[in-house]
Amino acid sequence: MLADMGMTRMVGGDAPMGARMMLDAAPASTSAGTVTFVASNMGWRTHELVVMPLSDQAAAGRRVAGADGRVAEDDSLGEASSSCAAGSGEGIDAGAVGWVTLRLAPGRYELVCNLKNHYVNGMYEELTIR
Ligand SMILES: [Cu+2]
Repeated sequence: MLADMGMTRMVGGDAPMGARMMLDAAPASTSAGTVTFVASNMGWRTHELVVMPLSDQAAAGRRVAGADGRVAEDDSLGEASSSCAAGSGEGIDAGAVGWVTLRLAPGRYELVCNLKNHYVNGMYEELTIR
């Protein structure tokens, strides 16, 4: 689930630092193999879901965003960022879902929304693949 918290509806544009947002994965763990992510945007901003590996030493939420307000996506395994469609696109519109199916090995992963400032505003979640 991708969401914005608070009742204040901003007028377009990029999210400011400090805006409250969330990315919640349910369940927080699942079995290795073919995994389908269905990202439901319950918020009012556009969001996305990017799947990245998390190394043994790393903790979710510790990636450092660049000047553009985004974290590096070089190790992205795939993403759901298209409204009512699979795979990557221009983002998932408010009220819409996007999805992506990946083959994942056992390990730890970090789910991220990497639109400007969304990661630093809390849009990350750890996912364990058993
Ligand atoms: Cu977002």
